[in-house]
Amino acid sequence: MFCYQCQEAAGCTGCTNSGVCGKTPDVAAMQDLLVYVSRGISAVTTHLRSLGQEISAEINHLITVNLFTTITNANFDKEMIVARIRETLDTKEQLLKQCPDVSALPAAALWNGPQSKFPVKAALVGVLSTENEDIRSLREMITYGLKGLSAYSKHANVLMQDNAELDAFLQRALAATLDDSLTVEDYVNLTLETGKYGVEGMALLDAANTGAYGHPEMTRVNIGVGTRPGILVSGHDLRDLEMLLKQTQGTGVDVYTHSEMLPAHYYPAFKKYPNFVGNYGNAWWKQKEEFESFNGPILMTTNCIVPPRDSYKDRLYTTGAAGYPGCKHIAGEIGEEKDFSEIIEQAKHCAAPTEIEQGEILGGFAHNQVLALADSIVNAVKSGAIKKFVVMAGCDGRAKSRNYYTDFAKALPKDAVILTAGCAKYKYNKLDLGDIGGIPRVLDAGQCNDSYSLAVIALKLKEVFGLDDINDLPIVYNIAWYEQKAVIVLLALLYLGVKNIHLGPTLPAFLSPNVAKVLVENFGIAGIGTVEDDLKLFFE
Ligand code: FS2
Ligand code: SF4
Repeated sequence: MFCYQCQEAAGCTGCTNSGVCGKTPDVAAMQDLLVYVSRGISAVTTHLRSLGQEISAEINHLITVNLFTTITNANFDKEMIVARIRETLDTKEQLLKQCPDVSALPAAALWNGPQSKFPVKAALVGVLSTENEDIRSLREMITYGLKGLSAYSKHANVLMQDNAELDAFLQRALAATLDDSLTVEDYVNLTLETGKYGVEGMALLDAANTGAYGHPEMTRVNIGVGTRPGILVSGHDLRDLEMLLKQTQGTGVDVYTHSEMLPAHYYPAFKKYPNFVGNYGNAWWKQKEEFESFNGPILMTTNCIVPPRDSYKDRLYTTGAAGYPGCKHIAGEIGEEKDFSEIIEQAKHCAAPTEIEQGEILGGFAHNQVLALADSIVNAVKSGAIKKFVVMAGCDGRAKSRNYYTDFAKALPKDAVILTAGCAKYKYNKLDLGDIGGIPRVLDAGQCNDSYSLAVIALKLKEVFGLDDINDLPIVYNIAWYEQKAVIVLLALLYLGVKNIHLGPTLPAFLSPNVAKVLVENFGIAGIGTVEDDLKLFFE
């Protein structure tokens, strides 16, 4: 196997024996093949669109869920991945029948075979099948951005929001990663175009979430526990949470959020459920201890799954694109009501969660809430009470080097405000960093996709201050990344013209030296140093 799609790639180069994430070589192979057949079907849909044919929403969803399935820590279940390969090949055969001439299509568009041939084929089509390391780097960066975009699209799709233009781009770009006639320059341009659609994808999801559940508002979230048994919901899918909240009414079972589901508490629509108790635990990587002490069932709606201990494996459920062998998967397609009764029934026989923390955390500072506070924020900037905003959005992870972000947050000048989104926040959202004239020094917009809110806020501030360039704002970017949703957030920021983003704790292994040079020279992308050096860099 060879995989270098996340920040934990072994040795900062790539996982070859098995994944640091727990992905085994046979699962890695099937994920490679799923990406390959998704590229193939995308070449066919792109060809059919060029002939004026429409592609159905079902086929668009098939492709986005395929990519989502291959995101780091989303799905470890080989059988589920194999079934998706089969379904994709069968769907593609039907589409090929509609093509008058297939001679110009790439090999991936025409390949098919029985399951017995999958391992052999997978070994030929992985990351290393592109020999030129710069082309490989760009193809993979685009693919990873598209994986992140697929996740965001899927979350919008389950709220019955689609953007056919976005799907057409996603498939065109995916097909372009098969095209040997494209140059480095072509792929650099396609990378930026991916960022453009990243902005659109996040805007689509923002509109879907706020349309369904209202605008996030300033909210204090309980991090303690109640006395009744509970179900812990992790991942990013708000629609799953909504269905579970409805189905648990009157059952005596409480519902808690975990990790990236925390921001659900900020939405008005979820506040009406009396059994929606609070948030339990921290970022994804601490789940082994926290799922153990939660005592009740856990529902993973997306990544990030850590291979579970046997002690709670029978309490771990997956749904949507998530999967883990031996854990029960709750079925349900887009638009269908899922049946969570088995989870609720199990919860009734479990002990209440063991308390691991007490208190509250504050969040809900997505664009609508921040713009409602715009006057006081603008005044604080004008008076000098706020000197700088530091965007520290992104991901958390288990690497010790990520303690940098806690230390950095603690050491920030007292007139600096952190803007955050994603699970990166757990590195500092329980520190008491205080406020500036009533404005909290950590403004949490929400999930990683709510980085869109941070861009909306920046663009609004640019307008208020009458600036021509977003980079003239008193905002610096010190972003932590882990998996592929952070890649689409990064490409979106680059597309919006944001320069000098610092990315850590290490730069992506998938950047070849030449591609890294392009990012450094054109966008000022840099890694992180010591807290002391970086504070000097940002604040002097
Ligand atoms: Fe954190 Fe994992 Fe949000 Fe990522 S819970 S690293 O999926 O997308 O962020
Ligand atoms: Fe390694 Fe990350 Fe790939 Fe897992 S997703 S195999 S940790 S590079």
